[in-house]
Amino acid sequence: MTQSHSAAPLGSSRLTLISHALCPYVQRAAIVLAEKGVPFERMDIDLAAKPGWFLEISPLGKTPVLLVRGEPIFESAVICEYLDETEPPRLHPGDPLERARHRGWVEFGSHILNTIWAFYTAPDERHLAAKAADLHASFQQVERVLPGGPYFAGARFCIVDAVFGPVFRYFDVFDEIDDFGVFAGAPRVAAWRVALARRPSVKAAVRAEYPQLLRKFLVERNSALSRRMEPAPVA
Ligand SMILES: N[C@@H](CCC(=O)N[C@@H](CS)C(=O)NCC(=O)O)C(=O)O
Repeated sequence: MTQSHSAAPLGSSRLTLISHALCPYVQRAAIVLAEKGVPFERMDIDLAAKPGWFLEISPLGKTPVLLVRGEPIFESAVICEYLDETEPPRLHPGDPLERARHRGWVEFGSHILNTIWAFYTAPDERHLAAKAADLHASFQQVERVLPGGPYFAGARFCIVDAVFGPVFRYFDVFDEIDDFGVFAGAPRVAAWRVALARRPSVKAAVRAEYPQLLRKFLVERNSALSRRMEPAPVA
């Protein structure tokens, strides 16, 4: 059933991605859209002051939401699946068993994002080190399932790649703070990270000022990681 959401400031595009500048889940959807060459409008909102129209269309109050001719779809994995079913080329594998495996690794990407959150909000050095160790263990698990590369399933870019591009992007900033050893002993993961960072769709999923915005966000967490960082420049 199509509902009307006239309160949302909709543009003229068929597809509108309701976004936040730093959100890794938004980036998944933006990467899938770019891989498929589908034009869309991106609308960033302030998650610290969620507009009323956003809360109306986002049952969990989270980005991303994809508006398809005004009809909201929420949850990034669902958005990616919808786009894969409706816009060529298919990014998920054709074989049902292989596709199920990929869906599992999409979920694993979300698990890593949760650990990344716990890492950058860790209150003290002990917790920070514990979360770095958890991340290291997770990437060891990924290392064991990666084929020769360059991408998750080999030569073809897939949805799991769209999920891990934003995961790896965090480490470009974390690496400037310290070497946390997260990718030690994971050469295939390290190579995958490089391949994804070069992919035009992955690059284009954030604005040019993303590293500065992320640094400012991290400093403001008032965490063990924040205390290791230089003071944020005065805006
Ligand atoms: N499971 C959701 C997670 C999305 C999510 O956590 N979004 C964050 C921003 S990256 C959010 O909107 N947080 C606001 C809040 O939880 O209040 C998805 O995959 O779309």
